[in-house]
Amino acid sequence: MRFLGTRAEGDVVILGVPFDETASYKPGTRFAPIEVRKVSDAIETYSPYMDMDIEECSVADFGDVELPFGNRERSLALIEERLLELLGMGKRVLVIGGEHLVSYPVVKAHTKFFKNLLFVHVDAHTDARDTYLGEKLSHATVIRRIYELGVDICQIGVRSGLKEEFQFGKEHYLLFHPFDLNVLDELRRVAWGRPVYLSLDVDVLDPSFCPGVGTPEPGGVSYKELLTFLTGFKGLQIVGADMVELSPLWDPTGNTAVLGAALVRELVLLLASSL
Ligand SMILES: [Mn+2]
Repeated sequence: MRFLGTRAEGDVVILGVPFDETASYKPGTRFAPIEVRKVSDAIETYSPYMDMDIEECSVADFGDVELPFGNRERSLALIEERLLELLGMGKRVLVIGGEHLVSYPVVKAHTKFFKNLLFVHVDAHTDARDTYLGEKLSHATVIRRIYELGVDICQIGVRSGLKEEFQFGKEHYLLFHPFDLNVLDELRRVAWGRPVYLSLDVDVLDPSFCPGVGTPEPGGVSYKELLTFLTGFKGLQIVGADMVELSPLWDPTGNTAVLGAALVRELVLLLASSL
């Protein structure tokens, strides 16, 4: 399955956002969209997990957002503008990051189109600091900024962060479930009947499955556990999604990029199943 250039038009759009300006540990997530596309030929269009085939869905790859590197505010504004344009055309968008901060302008655009949006955050990291090294806009603060947009948050799988961030999650999120993904029943109950945005930071996976990430964190879930979780979303109203923090060049085997392409397939199919 080759993402780029397969179709000019589609109701579900793949959009690369190669932004990694605030990466605090290992930079390189800007290479995820291009590397994932390169290996996408290795992935079948049919997902036996979802029992759906991309060939039978209305999916198109719209390439990358062009960004002025070095200008954080302008980059975030351009990402939001592009999303507003696509959502205005009635598209459902799967964003390939980029670092996690890209979720902020993307979700902000979604809040203009979907009332009562539920933000499901799957990650090894809490990412809920108020500031990081004095900065309000960082991959380490993105969930706090999204919380401030007034959306309800479900944070799942986290295993690293400040004590205050764990406390913040317990007190302020609709659902806070650290360490694993065994929360499907409860998640489906709170998400039922409302628009859901899914933000998937691939470092929720154990580094042994997914070593190509900017901030690896031991003790993560397996790929199979993640698949079980994602297929459990079927039937919910998924209106948008992103896959962030994949940093393929840190994995010389190339397997992380292939994993990214496989996840893109499942996420695209989730969006298509919600149309
Ligand atoms: Mn993370």
